[in-house]
Amino acid sequence: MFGLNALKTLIPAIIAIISVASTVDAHGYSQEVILGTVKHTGSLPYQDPYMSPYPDRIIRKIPSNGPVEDPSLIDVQCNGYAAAGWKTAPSSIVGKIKAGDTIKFHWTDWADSHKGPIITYMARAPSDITKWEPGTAPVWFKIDHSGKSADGKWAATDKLYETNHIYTVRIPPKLQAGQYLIRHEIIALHGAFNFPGAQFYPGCVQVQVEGTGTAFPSKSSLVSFPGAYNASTPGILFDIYSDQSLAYPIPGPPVWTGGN
Ligand SMILES: *[C@@H]1O[C@H](CO)[C@@H](O)[C@H](O)[C@H]1NC(C)=O
Ligand SMILES: [Cu+2]
Repeated sequence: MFGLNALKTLIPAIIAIISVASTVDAHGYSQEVILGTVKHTGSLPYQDPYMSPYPDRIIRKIPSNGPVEDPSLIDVQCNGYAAAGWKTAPSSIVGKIKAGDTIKFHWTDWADSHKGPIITYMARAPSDITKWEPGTAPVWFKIDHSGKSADGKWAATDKLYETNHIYTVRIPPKLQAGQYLIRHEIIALHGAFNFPGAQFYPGCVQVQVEGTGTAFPSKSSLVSFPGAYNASTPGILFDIYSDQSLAYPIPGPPVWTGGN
């Protein structure tokens, strides 16, 4: 049988297998988005495809509650399942929000095994957002992120439970007006002790930001999806089981503060 050391090295894998097996139905997505005080239904992968016509949402459509597991695929941008030929697409409606107002993402139930960060990016559409797909162009900047607090609480589980699955982000108050995609994601780390192993749960909201601000990040600081995350990005390969006191480096660029 196994020696004790061999068994020890297997523990993370065993825990991950158990977590995956017990939470098959407990992945998730943003089921609702609240712009200021206005509620918008999210992309509902288990209802929308059965409606005729397919409903317009301000969130681009997603294939399921499952994760994107390869950050080099276009799927990591706004969700999708390219391996099965399923692509997301621009939607025909756009939400309105004032710079400085909050956007709230209301997640479905989220498994405690799926610990990880919650991260939000924006990208300014150069033309009509209802037709725009960024591809691999570097257009994204980070407006918010939350990982593991000093007392060991994870954003995607402990913190999200405290707010009834609602995560709140503020649109930078001085951000210049225009049409933007807001890319909001949870990264689940239960399998992230290997690469690939981290699971990405992204979604993209189409908004018109209103305001009189003029701030915008420098061109050289913008990142791409796919592109921003790979095996050597801190926080993508990370063992959440080995040392609970270890600080967690949130992946991606620093939060852009110039619009505050
Ligand atoms: C991996 O991502 C990092 C940013 O996290 C980037 O600096 C690096 O160039 C990327 N490596 C490859 C091989 O793309
Ligand atoms: Cu899951």
